[in-house]
Amino acid sequence: MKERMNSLWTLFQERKLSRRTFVKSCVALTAVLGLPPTMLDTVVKAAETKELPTVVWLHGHECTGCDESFIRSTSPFASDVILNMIALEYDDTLAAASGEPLEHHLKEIVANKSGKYILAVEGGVPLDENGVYCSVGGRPFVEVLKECAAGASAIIEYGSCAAWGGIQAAKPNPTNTVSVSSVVSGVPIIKVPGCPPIPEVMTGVIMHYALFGEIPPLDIQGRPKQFYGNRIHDTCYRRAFFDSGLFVEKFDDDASKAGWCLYKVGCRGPETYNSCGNLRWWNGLSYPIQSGHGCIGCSEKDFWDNDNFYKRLPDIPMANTITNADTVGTIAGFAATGAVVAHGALTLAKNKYEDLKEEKRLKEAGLWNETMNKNNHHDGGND
Ligand code: FSX
Ligand code: SF4
Ligand code: F3S
Repeated sequence: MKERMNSLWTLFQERKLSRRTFVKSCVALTAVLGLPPTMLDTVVKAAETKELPTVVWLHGHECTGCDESFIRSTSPFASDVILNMIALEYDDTLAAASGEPLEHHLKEIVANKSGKYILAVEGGVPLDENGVYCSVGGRPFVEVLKECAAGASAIIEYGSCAAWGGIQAAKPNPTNTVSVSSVVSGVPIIKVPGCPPIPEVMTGVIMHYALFGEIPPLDIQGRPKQFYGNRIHDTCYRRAFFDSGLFVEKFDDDASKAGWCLYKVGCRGPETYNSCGNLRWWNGLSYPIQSGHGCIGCSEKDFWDNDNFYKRLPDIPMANTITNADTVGTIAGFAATGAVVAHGALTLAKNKYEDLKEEKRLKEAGLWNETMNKNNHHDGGND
């Protein structure tokens, strides 16, 4: 594989690509990184001056779906990331080389580039029987992982297996599989969960590090905020149906065909943090909910131990506080049969929701006082 490269701009120049093409690429990168357009200058500057990073990519206990996802990234194309924007020195599933020469190369990189490479890891880490349940190059994966982690400048846990343990850690977890961060520490660790993660999130995280030389801002669980700051429920295009109490009761009913909310058939969108609602999959084509199936929470810890993916989550509050999914469902049922009173009830629910949102906004801005409570809340049912 290649020697370490210079900056992204140097690469463009070497390939005789125009400045215009370079800036256009930076615009695309700014969007992928979840940065506002005002940050374009910063991205251009970083792309001109930052050394592109060396990456070592390991696979543990997993299905390789994360690699499959990564190579389908369209913005930027994974091929661009691999060939142009990083020096991918080791990846046992994507490398052309294999066997002893490849393992020897890994040893050299770890020895010669200590402190200067990013370690990307897919898969959980089985610990029982000295880790023998997952071996790479004839050695337990846990050993390889610890060696590579010792010289890494940062570690990216790609996928729910690396981040949380994954399917193989499902009860009773016969191999005692754990997350990567359960066995290594001492360097910044970024969790990029999802089974698998969204391709553009995978490339976005690595490009953030490539351009800025630091890990992106993380939430309390160690996930990049720009991609895991919202629940699926917050950006779901079916949310208006949830708020109006219009639910699918079972798959293939008329509500399902009409595309109503999947909450009652088990959707985990209200407690799952990921970017599927914004970015979607296959170059923005679709995501599970758009395909008619509820979110199973694949980016959340222990999602694999949910006893039943089709059982409704308990007690998710409706947007308004005067009702719950059952009673709103009843109101919606009346609405469907044309009962006039339902319109008033739904309007009241909507008004209450708007009021509470406004109250929250004013409180956050420090502009709220209790006299507003009386004035702000609607007390009637009709508009
Ligand atoms: Fe796990 Fe990734 Fe799920 Fe599979 O590498 S996150 S089982 S899609 O492949 O680790
Ligand atoms: Fe969308 Fe699921 Fe929330 Fe319904 S419960 S709005 S389908 S995320
Ligand atoms: Fe996973 Fe839910 Fe997205 S199941 S792919 S987090 S919609």
